[in-house]
Amino acid sequence: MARRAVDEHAQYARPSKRGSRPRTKQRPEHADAEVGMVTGVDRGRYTLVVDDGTDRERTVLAMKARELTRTRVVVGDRVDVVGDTSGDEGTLARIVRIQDRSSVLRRTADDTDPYERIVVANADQLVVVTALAQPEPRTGMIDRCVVAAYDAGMDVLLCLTKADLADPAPLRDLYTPIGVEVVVTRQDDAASVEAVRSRLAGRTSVLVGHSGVGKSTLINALVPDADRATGVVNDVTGRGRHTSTSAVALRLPVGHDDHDGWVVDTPGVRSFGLAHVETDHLLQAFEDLAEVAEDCPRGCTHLADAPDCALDDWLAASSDDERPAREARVASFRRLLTARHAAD
Ligand SMILES: Nc1nc2c(ncn2[C@@H]2O[C@H](COP(=O)(O)OP(=O)(O)OP(=O)(O)O)[C@@H](O)[C@H]2O)c(=O)[nH]1
Ligand SMILES: [Mg+2]
Ligand SMILES: [Zn+2]
Repeated sequence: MARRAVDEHAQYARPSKRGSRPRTKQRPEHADAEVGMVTGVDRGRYTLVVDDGTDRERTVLAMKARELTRTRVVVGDRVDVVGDTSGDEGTLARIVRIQDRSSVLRRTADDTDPYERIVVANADQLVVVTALAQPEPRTGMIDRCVVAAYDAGMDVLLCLTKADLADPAPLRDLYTPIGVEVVVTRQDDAASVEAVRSRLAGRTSVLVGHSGVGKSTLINALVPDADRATGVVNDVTGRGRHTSTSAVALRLPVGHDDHDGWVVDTPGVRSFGLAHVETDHLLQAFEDLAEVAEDCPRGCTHLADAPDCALDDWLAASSDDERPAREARVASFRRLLTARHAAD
């Protein structure tokens, strides 16, 4: 395994190692560091929003200090920054420390790129953006995004776009039993955009999905000065053109009774690899099933063909009233378990 992947995991599993390093070990100049949030990354240059509490927040361009050369800094990271943090034209500040992350959304890329990537840090909600048509929805992709979110301890919102092109009902029915909230949008319907906004208020949400599903279109509707480029979907292949090329965090404007929040636009992905997700971790997202599975044999895969899986006993023991809901829960869990290994 690549060194970087190992390092990233170690950092997540034991955040205290880097995060709570005694202050005395820091160079004195770092004591007066300011805190910024990374909103964009472009070829070694980090765009930060710095808020010192007294002044208006400002946008600062920064690079990593040499001691962080091997450390990944991603959109959503809170960092300590020193040097010229005025944000004036031509200035470049220095990131000297990454603060502990409250969440890490990761994906294993594809066959040509086996490394584990951190998509975004400190987000609390994953918005799985799926077009109802153009490109055609793929449940495997949605399932894997749901698994990734559960694994990261994030909430999930399924956003079905392009409702002018197809009926959302079948997909909605598929995700209700898993407890995934669903919102349906169409470009020419402002009310549907407001429905999304109300679910993003006060949170940090990251939009993820195939290219061309309308992530940037939605961001532009939510954030008036976002000015994200959008691209048409190819008529023949039904695929997007990978218009967005890097993740960008944007502040959501405050509505009349809303808190603000952050939304992160990300580049379209072909797949959302989950090689890093463990069965037990996924099971924790299904509290009711986790309790049942405590009676499973050691090493149980919990899949349909697993011998003596307690989930099957639980189904068999249910009353006629209980059965449909239980079956839907177990089926959803098993579908997600299987989804970890499918490529899309
Ligand atoms: N018919 C229809 N088209 C839409 C809707 N929303 C977005 N589109 C179109 O879908 C195309 C792709 O939109 P983008 O916002 O660029 O998609 P994206 O998900 O950001 O794509 P990448 O940046 O490549 O990942 C554009 O031509 C949009 O105009 C909708 O509700 N209905
Ligand atoms: Mg885009
Ligand atoms: Zn089991």
